[in-house]
This record gives sequence, structure tokens and C-alpha cells, in this order.
Amino acid sequence: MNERREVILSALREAGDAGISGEVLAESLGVSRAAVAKHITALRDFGYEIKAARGAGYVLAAVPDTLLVHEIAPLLRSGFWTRIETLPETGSTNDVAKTLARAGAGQGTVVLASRQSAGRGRLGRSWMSPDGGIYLSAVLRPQTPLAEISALPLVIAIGVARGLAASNVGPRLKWPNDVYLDDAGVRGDERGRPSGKVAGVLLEMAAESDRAEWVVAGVGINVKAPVQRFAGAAYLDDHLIDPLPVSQVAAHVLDHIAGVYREFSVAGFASLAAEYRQLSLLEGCDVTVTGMDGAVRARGRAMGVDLLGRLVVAQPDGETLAVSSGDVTLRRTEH
Ligand code: BT5
Repeated sequence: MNERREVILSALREAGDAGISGEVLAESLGVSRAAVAKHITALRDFGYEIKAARGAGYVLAAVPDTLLVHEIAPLLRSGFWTRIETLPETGSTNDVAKTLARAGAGQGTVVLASRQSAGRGRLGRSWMSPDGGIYLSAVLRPQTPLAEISALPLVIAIGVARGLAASNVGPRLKWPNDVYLDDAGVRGDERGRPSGKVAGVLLEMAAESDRAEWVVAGVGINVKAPVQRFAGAAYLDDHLIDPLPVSQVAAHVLDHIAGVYREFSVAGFASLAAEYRQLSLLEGCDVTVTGMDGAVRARGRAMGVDLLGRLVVAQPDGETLAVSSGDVTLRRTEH
């Protein structure tokens, strides 16, 4: 959206129900009234409902409930996000952010899309990305030693969980970086079981010798349920009596990713491990760790995560095992 439209939009917001005339807008922008009318038409095309009332001029009646930079930016509290790009659709926001990172985009760049045609999960899996979700990818340039970067996906997952908690739901984490919704809150699932996966995190990076050159942190969040629900997925709005505008949810998540990333940058994962443990769905549960070949690698009790983000499993023989993500699947052991 161009700068003049931004100015018009903020003037409309400020004027509220009183409205603002085309003449005043034209004068303050130094353009003709016809030019103002063109910008108003363009804003309407974005989904802004702008009424033209006789005497009052233009009145902003409703803003679109979609991911638009001019809806998200005013809601952000953190100054971390210096470049925000919103797209109606793209293949994968991670690819867009990676291209920007390779071209030198700074830390604090973020790309958000309302829909993805080729959303990716980890290990070549796909991420269903219909309209109604938030698909975002952030460019980070951590100074953390490379060996400790392995905890960063868990850090981002904590940020997403905090952002969703600020959006009035009770998220939980499933190691390493899946975010689940705990239905024990609003809907009152008597079993108190999480109703499904509401968000996932995909980190991609390029490394120099002992530092990451850039990290792209991709996050997909299910907000409004599509007509065809994805099996195993949870949708934020199903858990809310008063759903928030999607831009507000995005702003909460971005603010909290920025906050937790700053904590990680200053103090490492040590300061966050206890919070991760508290949010973890697996904490204290018996789990089975299975390699990609399907063979059971270990059984035991999940006992938190170590400073490298590995899941610590206490085995029946008293030995503990630290499990790295990427090469295992994990499920609660059925008794
Ligand atoms: C993830 O992978 O959970 C990481 C997802 C990251 C998506 C974001 S969106 C913005 C950015 N751009 C991208 O292209 N990707 C990132 P993983 O742990 O591998 O989980 C993938 C599995 O989750 C799939 O195999 C499905 O079983 C399930 N799944 C796919 N889409 C889902 C959805 N919308 N909701 C819940 N589960 C889903």
C-alpha cells in the first residue's frame, strides 16, 4: 500500500464517525480531490469499508479482517519488526523470507501471507495453508553460537504459545515445536485433552563457520476453520467466544516472538527451559521414541528439555537419553 493511502487511512481512523471531507484530505496531501477519490477506491478494493456521507465526507465504517500491514503495524508493541510485508497469497512465506535474507534483509523483517499454495512442514512434509490462517516467516540474525541454535525452534514455539495465550486461549507445546490447543479452557472438554495442532514452526538457516548467517523462522497458525477441516488440526476461533481480528492475533504472536527471541539472545535457552517444561504436553508422560525407519529407539518418561532443546527421556533402567528432533517421531506410550 502506498504512503498516501497510509496517510488517508490514519486520517480516517482519527476522524472516526465524524468523518473527513475529500477536500481536507486533498489539501493535507497536496493532491487533487480526484486523486483522493482514487485512493479511496483502492482502499475499498483492499476491503476497507469507507462510506461517503453527504456533509461528513468519508467515514471509515469497517476494516477488513485480513492480514494487512496497516492493520498489524499499529497494533505492535515491540519495535523489533522493522520491515513487514503482507501478501494475499504466496507459495511459501519461508521462500520469500529466504530470498530477502539472502539479499541482505535485516533481522526484524517479516513476511506474512493469508494463504500459501506450497506451505511446508518439517522433513518434507506439507502444511495446509488455506485462507483463514496466519502464515509468517521472520528473518533473524542470531549471534548465538551455532551449537546452541538447536534450541531456537523451541524458543519460537514458546513465542507462539505466549502470543496465543495473549489471544485468550490456553496453548500447550508438543516437543519439539508443535503448538496444541488445550480444550480444557473455553469449551470445557471434560477430558481436558488438547483438541489438536493449532500451529507449527519450521526453521531454515544458512550458517557461516560458527554463527548462523540468517535464520528464517516460519510459523503457520490455524485461525478460522476452513470448510474442509484438516484432521488433527485445531482452529483458534473455535476456542474463542469473541474471535479477535486476525491482525490482532498476528500482532500478539509477533510481539511475543520478538520478546522471547530477545530473552534467548541475552540469556540463552537456560532462562526459558522451565517455561517450556511448563507448557509441554509431554512433561512427565511416558513416551515412545521411534526412528524414521519405524524402529523403536527408546521408551521412557519425558523429563523436560536440555539446553540444546533435546527432549530428556528417563528410561526404565535409570539411564537418561537426550533425543534430538529431526530424526524421530514421538508418541505417548499407551498403557
Ligand atoms: C510443522 O511441520 O508443523 C511446521 C509448519 C510450518 C508452517 C509455516 S507457514 C509459514 C511458513 N512457510 C512455510 O512454507 N512453512 C512455514 P511438521 O512438524 O512437519 O508438521 C507437519 C504435519 O502437520 C503434516 O504432516 C500434517 O500431519 C500436519 N499438518 C499439516 N497442515 C496442518 C495444519 N494446517 N494444521 C495442523 N496440522 C497440519
